[in-house]
Amino acid sequence: MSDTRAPLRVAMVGYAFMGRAHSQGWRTAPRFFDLPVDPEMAVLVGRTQSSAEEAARTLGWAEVSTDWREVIERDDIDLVDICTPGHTHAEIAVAALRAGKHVLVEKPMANTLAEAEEMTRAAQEAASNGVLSMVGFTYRRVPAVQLARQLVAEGRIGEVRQVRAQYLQDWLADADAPLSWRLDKEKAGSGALGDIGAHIVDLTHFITGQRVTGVAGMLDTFVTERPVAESFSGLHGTGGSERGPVTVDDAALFLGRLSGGAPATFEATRYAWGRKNAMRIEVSGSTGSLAFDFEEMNVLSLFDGTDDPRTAGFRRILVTEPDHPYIEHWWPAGHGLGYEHGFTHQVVDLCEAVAAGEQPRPSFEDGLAVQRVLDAVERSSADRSVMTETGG
Ligand code: 4PW
Repeated sequence: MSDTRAPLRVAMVGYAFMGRAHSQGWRTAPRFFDLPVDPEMAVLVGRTQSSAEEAARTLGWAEVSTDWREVIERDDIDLVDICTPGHTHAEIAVAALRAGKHVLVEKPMANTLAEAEEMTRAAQEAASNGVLSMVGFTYRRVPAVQLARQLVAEGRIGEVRQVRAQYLQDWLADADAPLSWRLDKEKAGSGALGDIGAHIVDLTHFITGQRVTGVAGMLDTFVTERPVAESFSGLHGTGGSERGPVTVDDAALFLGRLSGGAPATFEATRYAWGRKNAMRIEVSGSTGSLAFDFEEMNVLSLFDGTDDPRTAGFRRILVTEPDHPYIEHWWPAGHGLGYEHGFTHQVVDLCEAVAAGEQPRPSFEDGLAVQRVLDAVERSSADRSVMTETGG
C-alpha cells in the first residue's frame, strides 16, 4: 500500500544519552501511533565518522555526517533534532531555523538567558515562514503529568495554594564519580540547576498553567574536583588518576513565587543518596492536592479535601487506562509505561503539530520562561543578601 503521507526527514545531532532516547522516540512513534507525516531517521551527525557510523547502525539512522552545517542546508532534510551539550544549542538551532528547518532542541534550551532570547527571536521569525520549534521537556508527556494538568485546569483541587517540587538523583553523590560535560560550566551552563532543575520549573509551569515570576536561590558545590573520565556512557564513567575542576552547582534550592501568587519550593540535586530519578511535584490547592513521583511514574496521587473526612486519603490513580493520555496506543490492563515513552509521545506531538502547521509545545517561548528562572536563581544565589543571618 503506497504511503501518501508527506515524509518528515530528520537529522539528529548528537547520539549520547539523549540521542539514544530521541532515536527510540523516532523509531517507535510511527509504529504505535497513526502519524499524519512519515518521519524518516535520515542523518545522524557526530564528531567522528567511525563512532557516528556505529551509533547510526545501532540506533537506526540511514546516513552519517560529521558536519551539521552542511546537513542543515540540505534540501532533503526537514527537521533538525539537537541532542548535544547545551553550549552548542543556540548556534545549531538558530542556523537550522534560518535554513528553514523545524527544530527540536533538548532542555535546557540554552546555557544563558541571552542565548535563549536569541533562539526565541529566531524561532519567532521562522514561524512566520511556517518553520516550527519545540524544546524537549519530555516529562510533560508522561500520562500521569498530563492528567495532573487536566485535573488542576478542571479545578479538582481548587485554587493553587502551594507547589513543592524536587528532582533528586545520586549519580554524583560519590565524590570519585568522574567528570563529564555536565560538570563543566562552559559546556553545561550550570549543574543540577539547569540539567534537572529546568525540568521541575517546566513541570510547575505546565501543571499549574502559571509562571514562576520571582525566586530566592542557593547554589552549592560540594565536591570541587573529580577524576577525569577515561570512559563515560550515559551518566556514569570510570576515572583515572588525573583530576579536574567541577565548575557547576551540585545542588540548587530556591523559593519561587507563581504568577497566581502561590509560593513554591524547588530542590534539584545530584547528591541525594538512594534517589535515582525522583522527580516529584506536589500541588496543594484550596480543596485538595495532587502528587507525582517519577520513580512511580504510572501513578498520580489525588487527595480530595471535600471527601468524607472519615474515609479521606490520597487516592493512588493508576494512570494506565485507555481514558488516560496516550495510553490507548500502548498496553492494556495496567501494564504501564516507562521513561522512554515520553520521547515517543514527544515525536507524536511534534509530528502532529508539523502536519497541522501549528506551534508545538513546549515552544521556545516556554523554554525561555524556564531560562529566565534559571538565570534569576543564579543571580539570586550570587547575591548573598537573600540569606538573612540568624546571628546564631
Ligand atoms: O534531562 C535529563 C534527565 O531526564 C538529564 O540531562 C539527565 O538525564 C539527568 O537526569 C535525566
